[in-house]
Parts: sequence; structure tokens; C-alpha cells
Amino acid sequence: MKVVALKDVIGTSQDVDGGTWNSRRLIVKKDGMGYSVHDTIIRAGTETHIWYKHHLESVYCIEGEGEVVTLKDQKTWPIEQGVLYALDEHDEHLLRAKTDMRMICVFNPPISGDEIHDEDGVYPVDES
Ligand code: 9YT
Repeated sequence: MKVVALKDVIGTSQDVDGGTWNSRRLIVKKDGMGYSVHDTIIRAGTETHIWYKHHLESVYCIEGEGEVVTLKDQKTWPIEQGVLYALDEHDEHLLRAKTDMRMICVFNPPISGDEIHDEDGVYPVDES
């Protein structure tokens, strides 16, 4: 049995800031579960360009509101508390937060713990 407290992950190498988001990786590769589990805050008023070429991800919103847009077809889905989206086709997408959004993310294969997006085939929006 493993018990992980968010307060013990905050401030460690498993607490990663991506600029538009802050991801606290609760369960990572070394835990041997075959997936990773993250408690992620997407910051209000931001847009993040995400493309996980090597991972599948489910994202469950437990607080806040925003939207997700798939780039191949420009489809937009509203996100609010209680909505989950699953990137089952390595979908390239934009994640927009109207308010701070708190998301529980599950990755397969698991994240090692301290990755930033570029290493995972994910690229921030070019703000220039
Ligand atoms: C929802 C989402 O994918 N946000 C980006 C951060 C990600 N959860 C991560 O790398 O931990």
C-alpha cells in the first residue's frame, strides 16, 4: 500500500511549473503502477497548446471552467467540474482556462515525474 499526500509532493521535483499550469505528480513511473496520476492547476486566462505524441491521457476536471479544442477539426468542448476528456488519439489540442481549473490527470505510459512539456512532445503556444 502506498499513501501519497499532496502536501508532501508540493515543492519537490514532482511539483512542476509549466507556466500556464502547475502539475503535482502524485504517482509516477518509479511507483510501478503503469500510469501516473497528477493533480494539475491550469491557470485562469491561459491557453496551452498540448500534443502528447507518446502518451494517452485522461483529464478529469474537479474545479473551475474552461474549454478544450481539438486542432484537427476545431471542435470545442466546454469543461467544468465533473467533466472528463480522454486523449485517446494523441489529439493535438488547446486547453483554455476561464477560471483556475483543477484537473486530475492520468497518463499511460507514466510520466517519470519531472518532465516539462517539450520532452513529452508537448509545446507551449508561441505568445510572440
Ligand atoms: C491537462 C494537462 O494535460 N495539463 C498539462 C500538464 C499535465 N497534466 C502534466 O504534464 O502534468
